[in-house]
Order: sequence, then C-alpha cells, then structure tokens
Amino acid sequence: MLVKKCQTIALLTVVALTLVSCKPSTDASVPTAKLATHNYTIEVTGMHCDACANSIQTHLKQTAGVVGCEVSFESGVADIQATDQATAASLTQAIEALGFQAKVESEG
Ligand SMILES: [Cu+2]
Repeated sequence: MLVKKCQTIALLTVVALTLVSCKPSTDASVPTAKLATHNYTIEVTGMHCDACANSIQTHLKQTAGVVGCEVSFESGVADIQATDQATAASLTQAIEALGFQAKVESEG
C-alpha cells in the first residue's frame, strides 16, 4: 500500500516537473528584439552518409540558441538559424564535438 502511494507521488512529481520545464515562460518574458535570429551556413567535412548529417542535425537542435537547422550530407553544409545565445564559435564547436570539421561560410 505504502509503496504504491510513494510511486504515485513520485510519478506526479515527475509529471509536474515535466510540465514546469516545458513551459516557455522564460522565453515569453524576453523582448522580441532579443529573439531575432541569425543565419549561419557552415561547411561540414567528415560526413559519410545521411546518418552523420542526421546526428549533427539532432545535436545542433539541442545546442543553446539554435531554433532551426538543416544538415545536408549531399552538399556538406549545415544551415542554421540561431538567436544571440549561439555564436559561430559555439556552433562549430558543437559540430566538432561530434568528430566532424566545421567551417563557417557565412553568417548574418
Ligand atoms: Cu554516416
């Protein structure tokens, strides 16, 4: 009985924490100007297949400031949209952390 109760409480806590962490409450208070995004085109070398491109894309989407990205194995390029939270350096570092080489072609 007691164990079941504890499990229920634990579950509710997890659900509550998830709901809190999913709320974009901090984003809503940030002025719109601060959310302006920059586009980065980064040349990526070392990719062997689409799976490489996909893993880079997944990793970039979890990188601070990245709001959108598309990595193409065919063209060897990562197109990234990011807020001021990200920099050219932080983006190339995120790619290099996975074992690929990254070079910024353009940013703006
Ligand atoms: Cu691959």
